[in-house]
Amino acid sequence: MGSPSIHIPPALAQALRSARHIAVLTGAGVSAESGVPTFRDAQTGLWAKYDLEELATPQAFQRSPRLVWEWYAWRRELVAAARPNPGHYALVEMENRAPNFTLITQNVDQLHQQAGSRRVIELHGSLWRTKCSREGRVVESWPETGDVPPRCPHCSDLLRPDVVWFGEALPERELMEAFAAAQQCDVFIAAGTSAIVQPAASLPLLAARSGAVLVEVNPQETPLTGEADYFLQGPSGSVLPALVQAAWGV
Ligand code: BJW
Repeated sequence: MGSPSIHIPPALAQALRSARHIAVLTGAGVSAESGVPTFRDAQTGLWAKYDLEELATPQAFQRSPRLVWEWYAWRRELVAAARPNPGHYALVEMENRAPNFTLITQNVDQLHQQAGSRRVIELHGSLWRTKCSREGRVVESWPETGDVPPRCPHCSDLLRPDVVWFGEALPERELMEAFAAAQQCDVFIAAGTSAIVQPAASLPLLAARSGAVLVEVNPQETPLTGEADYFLQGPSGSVLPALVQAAWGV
């Protein structure tokens, strides 16, 4: 499964093997090798002229609901065509091996679930759920009236994707579970995240302060790199399988 060109220090392999609890935080980089663009890569094509802050905020939705809805519709199409990559599958393997395992993701694409991860804490929601912009209740279906965005079948207000935009609170239960895992784990792996968006970015630091071995997987350095015990520089689709191979020989 692993790539022989990636060196995993034996002490890290041992730390993973003997960990009672491993926690992993993933970001957009983990889906990059599935063809899903990351946020801080330049956007391409039709969407190149927009900043993230012009699309992923409640103010943007208030100002231009159609534009924001169409951006998410485009991303849903992109993700529908994507398949999990070896990084996603390595995390399924890790969940099977570790006595306790917590997978926390900032991704909204559900590729971890598609790969077979059984328990995924979705900090920023899901592209595949829609909710009422007034009441927040999740809506499964709505009448096809041609409205873009469509309207809530209960209150007729606009529907929106069930994701967390800048300035919005993260789901409380998910956030509490993520903080608890960061405090309790023995090894914390931050993979494919720029580690700048709060509060997710504070999880690796909390884990390190609570005594966990902190591992970062990323082709680029981030604000986290200086804090990490191990910085494994490279794409997660190669590095995560190499970690699993080094720790458990699979
Ligand atoms: C690879 C790779 C390969 C490439 N392999 N790696 C404290 C200080 C300062 C600011 C704040 C603060 N607290 C809150 C804020 C404000 C704000 C914030 O953090 N702003 C920062 C920009 C400074 N945070 C919020 O507003 C949050 N809300 C909040 O705190 O609310 C408080 C509140 C409480 C009570 C009531 C009300 C409010 C909400 C944040 C929501 C973020 N939402 C988004 C959109 C989600 C929906 C959607 O998908 O459209 O989440 S923004 C976007 O960023 C998305 C991501 O999940 C998130 C993180 O990005 P990620 O995953 O790290 O991706 P990238 O693109 O940044 O990085 C990719 C990385 O992959 C790079 O490092 C590459 O090198 C690497 N990579 N290829 C491995 N093959």
